[in-house]
Amino acid sequence: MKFSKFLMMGFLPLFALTGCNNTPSENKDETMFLSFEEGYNDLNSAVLINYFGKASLNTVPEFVKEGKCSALLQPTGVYGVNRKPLIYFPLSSNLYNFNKGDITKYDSVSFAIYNASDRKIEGATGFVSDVVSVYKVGTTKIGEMTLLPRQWNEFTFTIDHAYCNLFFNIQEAPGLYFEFENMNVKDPSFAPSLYLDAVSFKNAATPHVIHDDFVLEENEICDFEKDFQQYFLACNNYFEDALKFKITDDVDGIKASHGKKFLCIDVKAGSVAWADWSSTFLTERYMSRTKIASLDLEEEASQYRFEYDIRFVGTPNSDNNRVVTRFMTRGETKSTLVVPCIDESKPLDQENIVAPENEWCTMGFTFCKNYTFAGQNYCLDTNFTGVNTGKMEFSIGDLEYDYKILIDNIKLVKIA
Ligand SMILES: [Ca+2]
Repeated sequence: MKFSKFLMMGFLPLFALTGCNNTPSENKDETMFLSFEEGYNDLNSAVLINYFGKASLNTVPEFVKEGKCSALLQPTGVYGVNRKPLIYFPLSSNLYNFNKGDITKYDSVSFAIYNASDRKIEGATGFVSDVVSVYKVGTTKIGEMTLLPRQWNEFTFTIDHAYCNLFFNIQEAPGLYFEFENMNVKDPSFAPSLYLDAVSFKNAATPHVIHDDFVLEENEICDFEKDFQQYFLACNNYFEDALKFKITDDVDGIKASHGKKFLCIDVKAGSVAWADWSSTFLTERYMSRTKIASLDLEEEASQYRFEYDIRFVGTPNSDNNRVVTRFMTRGETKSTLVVPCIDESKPLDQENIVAPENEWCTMGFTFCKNYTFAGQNYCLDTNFTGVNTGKMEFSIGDLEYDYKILIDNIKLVKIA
């Protein structure tokens, strides 16, 4: 598996096995992660994502922070694609026989990057929280960096273990990543040269003990009451700032439908192309820890309704007061269900997918294997549940004017 992964990445650098075999001196205060002195191993396990470009071994002394070697990173990105080139280094490897993934043992991560270009470059670092495929990883950012030109830039980022613990098992962190701006170039020789060296962890005096804060109420999907829930919301916008969201306790005097807090999505007028559905979503990581992920769709799904409260603010009329709920499989390889928000107490026609103005309205649907609406067949595929549970989004197609959508109390309701 690992071997095929390397083949598919296509950028496996070739190294001369000479020169860089000094083992750096370890001390008890720090755990050296990437010294590149054994450059073949450190770089050979690296994974390049989002058109990263190239990673290779450097032995030019000017660009080495410690020892005799460093890594030359040449992030390219790709023109017109809004993704940042990312390289990550697995924190454990059976093939190379190391395991440094228990980050409860560390307080912080430190490293140095020499920016050999003539311009300032922005980047970020953190832990890979989920390896979805060879092309896609989940990330948990721990710090942002500005790389000043023609100098070494040194960084130390404290690890927030409670925060990281929400996103991955902190005793088995999959990897450490570095992400840079999309340079919009195709050839690594046109990319900036960034030299990475001396990536180490400061050892903790005693391991960090974290209890799991990710606890939901019975049948809760998201009631927006818990602080951690804010970290699992995001927007997918087809034009800039189409949607923005916040968790709040008051919008123009309107209070939550349940508890104190709720989600407010600000819709900004812009593209009106019906196909350009922008969305606000609960991430894959979040959904995979809700009850939906553990439902047996063959046996249990029909025993539950999926419900949420919704309220529209500032729409000129209620004709277009609607959102679509979309469930994705892990890695967004498959959209398993598209369900208009429906009041099932009314007949299935165009009218009742519309929420009334100026009041909270409960929308929902029953999970079932096959679901027909407006002549189209929607199917909640069993692929959605279990390890394949992906993100769930509220898609919004009407972007003709500025308005707000309030959502609260997303839950399962047992009906049988
Ligand atoms: Ca609430």
